[in-house]
Parts: sequence; structure tokens; C-alpha cells
Amino acid sequence: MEKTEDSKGSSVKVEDPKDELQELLQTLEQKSAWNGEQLVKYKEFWFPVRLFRPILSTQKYFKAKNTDIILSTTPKSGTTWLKALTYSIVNRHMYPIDQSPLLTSNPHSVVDTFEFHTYLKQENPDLECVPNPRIFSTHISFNVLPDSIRESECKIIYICRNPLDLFTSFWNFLLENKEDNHAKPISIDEAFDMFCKGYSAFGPFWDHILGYWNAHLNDSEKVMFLKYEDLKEDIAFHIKKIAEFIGFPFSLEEEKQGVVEQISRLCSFENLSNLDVNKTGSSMIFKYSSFFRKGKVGDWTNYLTPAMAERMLNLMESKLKGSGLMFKTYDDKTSC
Ligand code: PAP
Repeated sequence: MEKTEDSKGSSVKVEDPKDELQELLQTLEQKSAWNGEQLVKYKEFWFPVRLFRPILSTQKYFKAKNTDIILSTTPKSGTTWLKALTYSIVNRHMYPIDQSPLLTSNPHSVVDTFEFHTYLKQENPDLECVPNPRIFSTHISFNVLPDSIRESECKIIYICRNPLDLFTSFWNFLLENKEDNHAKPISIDEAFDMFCKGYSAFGPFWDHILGYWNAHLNDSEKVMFLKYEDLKEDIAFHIKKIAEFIGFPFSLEEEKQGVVEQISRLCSFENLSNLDVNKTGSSMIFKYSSFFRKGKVGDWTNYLTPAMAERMLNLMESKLKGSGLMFKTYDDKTSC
């Protein structure tokens, strides 16, 4: 808390935003996540304490424009892929595919995430200068999004993934980046138990998914709902669907020229994961290679026991009951 003088020269206290944050944090429940990260419970969701300030700043300051595109995801559900795809669709007339910035930049460098980039660097950055349509990404749950996102005509594209692969991906990401964080060693059983109890960054994952699912059911023109497994099954169909949803449909001419397939190839796991930038580069915190592991449906079978899988599937059944939502947990092409 700072002290200053009022118009009469008496000393008054001025709230420092950092103090306000500390005061709020003291009133909220906190817990260690399975990855060792400290979480705080805010409006029924568990947010990483280290990202709480930028999350609150996003909520307070972000003013959505009708032309904005917001990519929302549960972590490890296809954020990197969705960023690459949306960026390529929107900018296809600006950069020919063979000159795409994605060939030399990681997808996380071409589309900023509110809580990791935009509002982490500055509390209230000037975003007016960002060219339209602006594309932003976030893991923030639907109920904590800034009002202006919900109230404007901007579009939200949400992607999620079956929780068995999501957990497996998260677990491997943690191992891959373990020198860079201070997580205490934890067994996969312990981690899985906590994940199933919802103690996970931006979790509980089922509430995250249901929040966006219900928003999609309520207004499918506003919120597009995607599943990683469906994109793996038919990417060309989904590229066209995304393009139409955000108002950048492909012309017949473009389709004939194979632009959809070109974008599909550019953004594919095989292509992106083999680019130099993604093999050797890193952000301040993460190796870019750790965003490209296997990119498969059903890899959980190499990490989780049948009992673990059964527990998760029962949990999902009870949490998603009546919602109409279901997930594929195997790749149809490889499973028997
Ligand atoms: P993030 O939320 O931390 O940004 P995110 O990109 O959502 O991570 O998830 C990473 C997963 O997407 C990884 O899955 P895996 O661990 O099961 O392999 C990664 O391999 C996969 N992935 C990244 N890029 C692509 C892509 N272009 N196509 C398909 N899958 C991809």
C-alpha cells in the first residue's frame, strides 16, 4: 500500500494493484496441483497463482471487438494446432503458404495467449494497434472470460480432448520441462488421482468443457466447439468449418487449387514438429519441441492402467451425463 497526499494535503492510502491481488489471494482457497504448481480457486475454477494477475487483468481490461477471434482450450487439447490453423486461414491472402511465418516461428509466437503473453507483460496493454481480425488464445474458463467477449459479436473457437490423452500429454509435458519448473517429483498414480479430483490448472477439466459446451448449445454462431479427435479424423472438413465460422470461407477456386490441403499440410504435426524452430527453439519457460510429442489419439494406453482408465471413464460418464457430450479414446484406424 502506497501513501500519498489528498487535495488538502493529508496523507491517504492508495491501493496498489499488487496489494489488492495479495488481499484477494488471502481470501481464496489454494492448493498444490499434481504438477506441483500452486493453484487458487476463483469462481469455481483452479487457476495457477503465478497467472492469477494476468487472468484478472484480462477480465478487467480486455475490450473485445466484433471482429476478434478467441481460441479457448483446455491445456494440452490442441492449442498449438488450433493456433496454427486459425492463423493460416485468416492470413492466407497475406502470406503464400510457402512463405508462412509458421515456417520460422512457433504457433505460440504468432498468436498470443492472454494469460501467458498479452497480460503477463503489461497489466493493461494497448491492443488497438493489433491488426484486425485480432486472434487471441486463452485457457480461461467460460465463466471467467471478460464480459466484452461474451457480449460482443466476436467469435470463440473452443477445442478439448478426451481426458485420458489430455492427462497423458500433460504428464509428459511436465517431465519434458521438469528442469524448468520447481515441481517436486510425483508418481503418475498420485498425479492421476489429483487430476481426477479436478486439482489441475484451469480445472476441473469437466467443468471447463461443460462451460463452453453449454455456451455452444446456447449460441452456436458465437461458440464453435471442437474435439481434437474429430480434427485428427478429418482435418480438411474442419479447416473449412473453422474458415466459415470466422467469416473467411474458401472460394471454389481456392478449393480447386488445393488451398485447404496446403493449410492442412503446413499445420500438420509431421510438418510443424520437423521445423528447425520447433525442434530447437524455446520460449522463456518451455522448449517448443515439448508442444509436439506424438500427436496421436489413444497414446494413453502406453501410460495408464486399465483401472485408471476405468476410473476416468466412470467419472466422465457421471460428469457429462445428460449433456450429449462424448469423447473417442481410441484411434479408429489403429484400434481393433
Ligand atoms: P498447450 O495447451 O500447452 O498449448 P497443446 O498444444 O494444447 O498444448 O497440446 C499439445 C498436444 O497437441 C501434444 O499432444 P501429445 O502430448 O499427445 O503428443 C502435441 O503433440 C499435440 N499437437 C501439437 N501440434 C499438433 C498438430 N499440429 N497436430 C496434431 N497434434 C498436435
